[in-house]
Amino acid sequence: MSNDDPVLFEIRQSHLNTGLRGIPVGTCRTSAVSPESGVSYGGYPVAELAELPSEDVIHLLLMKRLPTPLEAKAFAADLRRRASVPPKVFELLAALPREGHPMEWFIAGLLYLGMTGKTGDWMEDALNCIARTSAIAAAIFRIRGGWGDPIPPRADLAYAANFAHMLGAPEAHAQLPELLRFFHVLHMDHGGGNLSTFTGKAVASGHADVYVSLAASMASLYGPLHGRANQECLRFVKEVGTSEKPKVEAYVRKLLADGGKVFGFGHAVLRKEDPRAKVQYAFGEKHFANDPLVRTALALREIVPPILMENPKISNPYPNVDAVSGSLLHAAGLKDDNYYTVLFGWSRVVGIAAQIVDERVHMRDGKGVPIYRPRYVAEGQPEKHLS
Ligand code: AMX
Repeated sequence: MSNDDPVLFEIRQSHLNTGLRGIPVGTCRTSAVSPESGVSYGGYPVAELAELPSEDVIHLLLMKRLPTPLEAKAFAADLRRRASVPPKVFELLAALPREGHPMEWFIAGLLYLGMTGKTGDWMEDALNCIARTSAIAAAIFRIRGGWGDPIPPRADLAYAANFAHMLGAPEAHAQLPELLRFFHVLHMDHGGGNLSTFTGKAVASGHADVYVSLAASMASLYGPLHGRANQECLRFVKEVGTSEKPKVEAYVRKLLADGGKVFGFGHAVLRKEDPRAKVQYAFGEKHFANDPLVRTALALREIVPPILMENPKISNPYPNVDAVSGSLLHAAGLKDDNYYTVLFGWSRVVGIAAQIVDERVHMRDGKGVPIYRPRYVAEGQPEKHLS
């Protein structure tokens, strides 16, 4: 380190055992999270990207630019070409215990794909893995959920529409493919330091392959404090159980008085309503205005922020990305919230894979980030001897 190397952060004793919170550890080439404007990918606000096909945004995160129309067509065709999975992976899924959480199934599926189809090239494996996770995620819904055998992809459908087709959800609403398209885009990436992304990059820093690294990142996403938030938010909306505003207000005030959390509100970084929530609320208002859960979520959007503002400790009283996503998925026919983290994982695999490629192939002028090795300070271990 040279003397003209600027100091970004001063580590103090009080920073220890805080989960690296706020401590800069690297640079991120895919996305940024601003307290005022929320997430952007490659500089584009995510709410604008939510209008694009998944394939264009996958291209943006991996190649660091949006494709031209010609490139977009070729890239979408390339992903479709890579999408087939060995049929035996479905036998593996069918043999897994139903008691296993869908995320445990997803992790098993990723590991199987890696055992059968890796090339050892970071970008190739990232592309293959992104192309193939749709079949795995859809098969988990079908096999574990008892919907029937996996449905093969179609050559004429775009990425997200194909996923909706492979899901074959028995109660699917006509808007499900469109909901899945922008859900996918909105959840693909979220800066470099969220737990699942950090885990995936850390595992890849030991030169484990893309599949194993993504499986590890999905293990991080599985936790209730991370990827299970949209499931928890839907459960909260169900508990509120009404969209009548005085009743919603009374429910929220009692919950807070009892020390509870208003799920779907607040954020560690953002200080405004999450633009990802805005996109989803607009969709809910347009297509599901009569759905009871969506109506409750819309009532909460109006009623909760002024109440949370009464507590000066709360840094952000506004809705976050999970405030309405579960209610929309439910309204569109995906009723079982146990599967929602798989949808989050299906999306987040894109950003994590892109960041793994960056750390392995681009950082430090192509040398890559070395194996992760933060320092831990020994505690409570005075020198001792056996005799
Ligand atoms: N309801 C009740 N209390 C809340 C609150 C909420 N929605 N949001 C924040 N607070 C409380 C915190 O618990 C904390 O209390 P404490 O000092 O007694 O521990 C205090 O306000 C200050 O918290 P903060 O600095 O505003 O937020 P944070 O960075 O510590 O936590 C978050 C952020 C998301 C965990 C928190 O807002 C929360 O628990 N929200 C509800 C759960 C939720 O919606 N989770 C989904 C997160 C979405 C996501 O990021 N994926």
